[in-house]
Formats: sequence, structure tokens, C-alpha cells
Amino acid sequence: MNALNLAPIPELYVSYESAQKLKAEAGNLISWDLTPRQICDLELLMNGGFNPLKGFLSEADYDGVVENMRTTDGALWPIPINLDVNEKFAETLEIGQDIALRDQEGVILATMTVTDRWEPNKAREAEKVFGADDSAHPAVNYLHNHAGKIYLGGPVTGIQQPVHYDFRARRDTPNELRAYFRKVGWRKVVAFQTRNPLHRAHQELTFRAAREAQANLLIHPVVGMTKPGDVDHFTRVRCYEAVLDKYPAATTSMSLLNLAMRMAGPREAVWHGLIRKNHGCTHFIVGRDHAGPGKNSAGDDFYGPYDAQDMFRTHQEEMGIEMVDFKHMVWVQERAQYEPMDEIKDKDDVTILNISGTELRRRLQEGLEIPEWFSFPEVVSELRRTRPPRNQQGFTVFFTGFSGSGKSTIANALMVKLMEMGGRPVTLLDGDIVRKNLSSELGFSKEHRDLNIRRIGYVASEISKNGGIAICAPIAPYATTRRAVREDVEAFGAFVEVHVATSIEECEKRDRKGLYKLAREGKIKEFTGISDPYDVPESPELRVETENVDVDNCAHQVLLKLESMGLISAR
Ligand code: PPS
Repeated sequence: MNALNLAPIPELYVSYESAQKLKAEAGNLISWDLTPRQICDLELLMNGGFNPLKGFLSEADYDGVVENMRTTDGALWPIPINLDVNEKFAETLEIGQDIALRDQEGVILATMTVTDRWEPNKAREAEKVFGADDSAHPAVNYLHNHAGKIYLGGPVTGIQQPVHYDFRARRDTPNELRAYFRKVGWRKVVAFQTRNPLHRAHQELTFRAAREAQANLLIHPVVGMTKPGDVDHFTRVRCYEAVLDKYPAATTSMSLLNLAMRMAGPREAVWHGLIRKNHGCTHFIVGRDHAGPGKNSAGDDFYGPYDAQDMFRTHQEEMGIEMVDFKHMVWVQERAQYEPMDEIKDKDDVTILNISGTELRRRLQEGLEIPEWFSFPEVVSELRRTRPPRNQQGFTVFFTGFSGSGKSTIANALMVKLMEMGGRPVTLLDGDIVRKNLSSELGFSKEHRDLNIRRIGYVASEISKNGGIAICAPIAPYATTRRAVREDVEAFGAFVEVHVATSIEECEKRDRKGLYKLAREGKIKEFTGISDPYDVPESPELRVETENVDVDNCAHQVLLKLESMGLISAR
């Protein structure tokens, strides 16, 4: 199994001359603007990272992959790779038609012959592939709330690779890596998959894994799409580069993988193995809870801690890549070294130290010390540069509630109080202000409200990213849209949802703008709370009552919340 076969693997690209011709012709085709996730999938399809797939899955292959992890010709493939599109686009197509696939700047990367078009059973896909139809799973959430309703399948003809302007020298196609291994004479290669910064324990475990397998080591981090909330890949790669220097010279290399992860645990582990096999690796490190998505909506783990290892082991012979067990490394203070936890015989007589991911985040957030036994100073300083303490980061306060609930008044009071404190710029995105400036053409249909809220979310996420405070105060009646905004913002800073819980009866009684009267008379249609729904937030960071409490006090409650979350310092 370990003999390294470094012959080139098939790619889907045509020759340079054919590509120029095809590109000119493809300009006349109907085209689809790829989503960020589809660009990642397409890149790995075209460069052979997803070998043996020759394009986006047909309906029959999709069914096989979903049901039993196999395409119709029997190839092992655990994750559906489909071109999801909206109904409007799908309706314009004929079966057998070629379409152009463009990146987000409009560059044509490939053409695809559409052989299949169908509406998938997403609940079934969620159950079978991700283990539960539970939107707490990031890929299930993506499936239901971001992916298009219709799937297209068909072979792809590659024209050019997606362009990357960052870390170009660190990106390799499977064939480039194979050629590299051939050139440096590496006969066995252990791949280490990661979406997190590496610390000393990782360096120890990866190096040990390679030594045990008598192999060289490839650090193969994912820089495409990882779990929402992860450290951004720019920071991570700078950290990896620092760690790379710590390995003995010529034993270890690093290459970046533009994969869009699904966090599918056991199935994902097998997928990762197949991808690494395609990149010329002979061994793959699989750890506890590999590619785990976190907790489900009942607060339990989606997968058992060793499910991924078990599934990988079942298929490793067929895949042609061997699993290397990930050892849980801990620092033994008396011996001043890392040791695998399960090999320490004198546990009761020594001091065993470890810092969990949660504890590390807390220390970074609060600007506390991170000991040298845990991480390398270069890594810590990179992380500190990207993640300043929470009270210096940007964040968003998102008020939601009925019209007339008091959102704007509290938001205004909060803005003034934050400005009085100083330190960070504050922007108020009040419902009415936004509808005058950003969303003046929109009405109150579900589609328009969603668009309005997504725009607010986009601006708030940009403000948060750049270290400011965004205060939003729309009605935002739909839970799924609020969740999407939360995800946008949480990529850059904290999202504090405040439900202004004034009852509809009270809002109607106040009727400050006279709108409820008009809504009751049917003169305003689709009025929230009267003739249009409002999803009450289930677990907002804060819920404020306004009926017997004055505005100043409500704004103060928000300030206290911000303080308890470490977003502002105690005065
Ligand atoms: S939404 O649903 O979040 O997009 O709404 P938002 O942008 O916050 O706008 C709400 C303000 O618009 C006025 N208005 C309506 N509200 C609800 N439903 C209907 N049909 C409607 N038509 C007009 C209303 O004054 C809201 O103002 P606030 O500030 O919430 O009182």
C-alpha cells in the first residue's frame, strides 16, 4: 500500500491553445457566476484533487454518493459535489447544453455540459451525508439556507485555474506536488490536514507521526473555506511559516489546499484521505473528532470521537492511503517535554499541562499570557496581531423587534453612551435611515426584507471587520436571515442580538407613527405582527422589556451586557 506512485493523475484542463479558443467561444454561452464554495470545488475537480470525478455529479452518481458513498461505477466518494443553482437559472437551460462557469470577477474558468438537472431531497442529503437534518451543522445550514434549490450535473472542461493573489508559491496542484516529491526523492509522505494555527503540540505530534511511519511530512492546511469563526487563512499561513522553521531541515514541507470543507466528520475524513492520495501522499493523520462540526442543537456532538478513524480504517486499503493515529500530546512539566498522554506511565507523579482551544481564545481575547511551552512566540505574536483583545475589536449590536417597540430610541441612547466612552467609531444603521439611504427601492415582501437585512448585515460586518461598532435597529422579522447576518458578522467580530421584547399589543397601543391603525384597516399590507410574521428570537444575547422600564435603563442593560462579554472595559 505504501509504494508511492507518483505518475501524473488526470486533470480536466485542455491544452493552452484549446483553452484560448474555448474561452473565446464560451463568451457566447449562458454563464453561471460561481459561488466561493463552487470555485473551491471546481479548482479541485479541474486539477485532479477530486479524481476520479470528471465534473459535477450526475443525479445517479449523487444518489449513489448520498446513499452509500459510491458513484454508479463503484468508485468510493463520500461527499456530493454538485453545481447548485437557483430555479430561475435552471429553467433557462436545455439538457445537453454547454454553460460557462465564471469566477466572481467574470473570468471564465471552465465550461460544463449540463447532462442532469434535478431538485434534490436536501433533508435526505443532510441525514445521510452529515448524519442529521440539523441546521446547527454548518454544512446543513449551508445546504438549506445558502445552496440553490436545483442541482446541475455534467462533465467539466477546464480552461484556467482560479487566480489566487496570495501565497502563490505555497499553492500546488496534485501533479505539482507529485513532481516535487519525485524531485526530492520522498518515497513516503504523511499528510497533516489542519484548519487551525499550529502550536508546539501539533509540531510534536506531526513529527512523531512521520517518524513512526518512517516518512516525510507534508503540512497541508485548508485555505479554501473552513468552519465559520475560524482564524482567517492569511494569519494561519503566516503562523505555519513560522512553525515550518522548527522542523529538522528537509524533512517537512507545506502546501496550501483550496478546499471548501463541509465538517462532515467520518465522511469528511475519507474525503480528505482521497484528496491527499491524489496529491501523492501515502499516509494521513486522522485525529479525535476529525473535521467535527461542534455541537448539535441539543448540545451533543454530531459524531462519536473515533467515528472518523473507524470509517477511514474501513476504507484505507481501497483508498491506497494509510491512516496514522493522531496522538494527544501533553506537556510534562517535570521533564519539560511533550509526551503522548496514553504513554505516560507515571501520571500521578508528574504535572501534566495542556491549554484547550477555548482557553487559548480566552487568553488571546483578554490579552493574557500564553506560555512558551504551549506555543512559539512568533505564532503568538501573529495571533495577537490579528485578534487584539476583545475590548479593542469591532462588533455589532443588532436590535430586533416590532415597529414601535423602542429599538431606535434605545439604539440612539446606546450610540451616544458608546461615543461618550470613546475609543472606537460608532455607526447607527437604524431601520428608517437604512430604508432612506441603502434600501430606498425596497418594499416589505419577504424577499425585499431579506435583501434589506442582508445589506445591513454586510455593512455591519465591514464595520466590525475594521474595528468599529455597528448598531443596527431594523425589525428583522425572520430568524434565518438574522442567523445569516450573525454568520457574516461573526467572521470578524462579536454579534450581540438584542430582542426588544415589547408586545404587539403595547406597540399597537403606542402606535407612534399611526401605522398600526392603517395596517388594521388593510391600508398597509404585510405589516409585521398584524399581517406578516415575526419569529421571536430563541436565544438572543439579551432580551429587554420596555413596558415598565425607561430608555436610559434599557441602553444601560445593553452596556452591561457588552461589558460582561468583554467588548467594552469597565469604567
Ligand atoms: S424589515 O422588516 O426589517 O426590513 O423592516 P425595517 O427596514 O426595519 O423597516 C421597518 C419600518 O418601516 C415602516 N413600515 C413597516 N414595518 C413593517 N411592516 C410593514 N409592512 C411596514 N411598512 C412600513 C415601519 O415604520 C418600521 O419602522 P420602525 O422603526 O420599526 O418603527
